[in-house]
Amino acid sequence: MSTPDIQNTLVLIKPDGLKKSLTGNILTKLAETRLIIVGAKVVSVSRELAEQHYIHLKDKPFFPELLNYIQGKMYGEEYKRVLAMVYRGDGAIQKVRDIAGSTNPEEADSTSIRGAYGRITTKGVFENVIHASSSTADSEREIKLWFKPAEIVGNIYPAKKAMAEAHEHFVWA
Ligand code: DAT
Ligand code: MG
Repeated sequence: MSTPDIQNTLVLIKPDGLKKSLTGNILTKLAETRLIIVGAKVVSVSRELAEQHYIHLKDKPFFPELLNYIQGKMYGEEYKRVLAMVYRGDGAIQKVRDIAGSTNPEEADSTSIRGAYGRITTKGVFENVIHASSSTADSEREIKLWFKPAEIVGNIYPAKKAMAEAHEHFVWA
């Protein structure tokens, strides 16, 4: 048996996945991987976060629609959010990519998440339900973009202490 290659991967259930109530189905499918979840939160996606997440596609004609889509702009207030998670384990990146399926939902295997639940809109947006990191470099960049060290259980990447500058923030009333 080869030595395990422990990887971390960012998974997003995109706004269409939430709108279609697919969270349970997707988590069940991902559970087949036997990976562990080391971070999870609901995120309202800012323009800046959307742009940074998809920076590699900034010159594509579909980039503006892609930003609207990941921000959930077409689904109403309740669905302007994503469920962001970090899965960890042996070969995590490819295991999750396999279950997610091909980028184009019309080309994705019909038993994959994108094949079963995705669609292409009349505007040409790939509503493909889920994001999954595609390399170790991408997953590290994406996880550090979406999560703070304190939001991850375990030390998956080196972190350092920093002094917070005095700033206003919310506490429970
Ligand atoms: P993936 O999400 O499979 O990693 P990607 O990183 O190349 O694919 O692209 C990110 C997202 O951009 C993808 O999930 C859907 C959208 N997208 C990619 N290619 C597209 C295209 N040709 N037309 C419309 N949307 C596209
Ligand atoms: Mg990608």
